[in-house]
Amino acid sequence: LVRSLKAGLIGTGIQASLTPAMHMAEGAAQGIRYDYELIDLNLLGASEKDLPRLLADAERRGFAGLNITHPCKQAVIPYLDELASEARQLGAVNTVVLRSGRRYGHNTDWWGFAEGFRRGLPDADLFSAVQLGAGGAGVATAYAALSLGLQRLVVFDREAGRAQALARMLSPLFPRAEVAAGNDLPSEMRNAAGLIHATPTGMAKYPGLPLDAELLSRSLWVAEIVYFPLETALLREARRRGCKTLDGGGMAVFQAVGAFRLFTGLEPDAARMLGHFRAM
Ligand code: SKM
Repeated sequence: LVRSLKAGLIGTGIQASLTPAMHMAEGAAQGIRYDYELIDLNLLGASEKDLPRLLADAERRGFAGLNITHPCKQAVIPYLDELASEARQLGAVNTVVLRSGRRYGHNTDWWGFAEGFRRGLPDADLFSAVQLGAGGAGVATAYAALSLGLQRLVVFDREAGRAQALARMLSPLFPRAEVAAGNDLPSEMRNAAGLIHATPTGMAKYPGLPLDAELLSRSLWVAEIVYFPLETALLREARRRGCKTLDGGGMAVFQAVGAFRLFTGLEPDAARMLGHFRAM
């Protein structure tokens, strides 16, 4: 008996996404006929306002679930029936399970970063870290780092208000940690054990380094979220200076590992999914 399953990704700028291939390859390896399609708002001439129709279409077509990416992770929430507690706390959903006419919102982004971090930087000192970027991805990485036990997180963003908002949102969720918006990056970098990079700098469209290379001291661990390219200028520079590093592949793969589990009810083979991702 070959099970068959449909899922998809709703968002903009998703044509180069590796998520469909990761899900379908893992499905095939588990003997499922798995069809994962891109529901690209740009190509459809659609926007967040079309979410009710897109969700209903997916249900009518028997989809097991949907991944949700930019710019819909917050906008989708009003159309869901239930939210997992982490998705509620983060105020962002990247995975919607469709079952028996009900819609369940989850967030596998933060777990994806946490799982990649646990595996890739197992001995990282979690005394303190600086995070660059307080956008959608930054909310997930900060939540993940604090969930892993980070004691002090100082967040920077080009829009200072976003860093402050993130600190205000996370402080009450992690009362034993200190979460703050920073204003003196050189001084915070001198006191930090690690750096989490959660801005788009380093992608082909936004080349370069997100901070002055001189701020990368060799004792620092550096965790990157950009995965295209996998080796960003930041990681190259950090490695050259002797830092321990984590590339963005872990978060990209483990968000899919989490979503695969939710959509199929099957346990994905994370090592196989990682291997497939690295081979693409
Ligand atoms: O949260 C993920 C989403 O599930 C898939 C994705 C992608 O394939 O571009 C990006 C992230 O937002």
